[in-house]
Amino acid sequence: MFTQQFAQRYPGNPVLEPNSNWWESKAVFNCAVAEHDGKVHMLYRAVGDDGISRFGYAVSDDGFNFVRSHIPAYESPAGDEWERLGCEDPRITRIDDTFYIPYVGTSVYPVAEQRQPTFKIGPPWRCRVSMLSTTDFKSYTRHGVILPEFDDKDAVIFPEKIGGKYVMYHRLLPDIWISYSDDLINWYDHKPVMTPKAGSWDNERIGAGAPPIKTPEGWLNFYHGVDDNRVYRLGVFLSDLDDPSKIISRSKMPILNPEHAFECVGQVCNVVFTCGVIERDGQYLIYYGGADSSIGVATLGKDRLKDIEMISE
Ligand code: BMA
Repeated sequence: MFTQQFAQRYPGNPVLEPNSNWWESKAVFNCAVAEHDGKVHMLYRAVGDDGISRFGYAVSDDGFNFVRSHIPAYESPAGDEWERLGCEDPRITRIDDTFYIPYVGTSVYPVAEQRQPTFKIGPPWRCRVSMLSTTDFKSYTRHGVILPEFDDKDAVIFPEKIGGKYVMYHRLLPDIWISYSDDLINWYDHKPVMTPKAGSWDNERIGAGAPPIKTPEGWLNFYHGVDDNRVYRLGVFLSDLDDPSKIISRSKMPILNPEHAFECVGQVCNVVFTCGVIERDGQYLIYYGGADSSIGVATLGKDRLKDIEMISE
């Protein structure tokens, strides 16, 4: 079931693994990528001895062999009420000369502000979409929480204004939502646009993965879908170029399933999860976390997109 795959794994996977640095000793995964000055810049989620999630930085000429920094690129201020547990799952979108980086700030609710009356087990987790920006991947500006209203994840910003507005997809369980903005900081007109599909590989929850890529057929979105067994797979969907709240179609089958050891066994088993894709030499390079523990790359020829069986929404 759900076995069709189109993406080809890089034979040298994983391209990044935990190492002896205390802040990235447990896991490195779910990375954002951007091309700048001929290099591939990567911001990845790193978890260390203290269990806190931070962002590490790595850079590559060829997109496969990365040199990493020995210190975190960004860590949440200690005790920050929105990011007490750190920062997760960045995505990078270049607009003009600035790279905007929405990410998930994780925390726990103050006791007086419990998330839901139905929440019975464990701590009351809180997650919000926050944002950083940079022009050089050396220093970062912190913009704070940009979607204060919701427990929210998986935010991707479109690389250009559409109809005079900035546009973002994000995820309120279990759906993908859209929001609009005039300044990238204040977002409005939130509404759901795509929902899990019953009986499918993405029937339990879905979330945007890489920031949307413009193609003649529509905005190409690499996204993750989860099934009842909590298997995370990758697929693609297309949305309307002029009105991305209209989803055109989604892949009937996944384009990547967790199969290799580093994707099946780790902090969370059976997970492939992307936060970034770049286009190089006629193919998409899909960067993904495997089992919430290390990072792999898979490629998909642009000429193969037409062979993916899509189902209309
Ligand atoms: C999601 C996020 C990701 C993670 C995935 C699988 O909710 O937390 O960071 O990769 O679950 O555990």
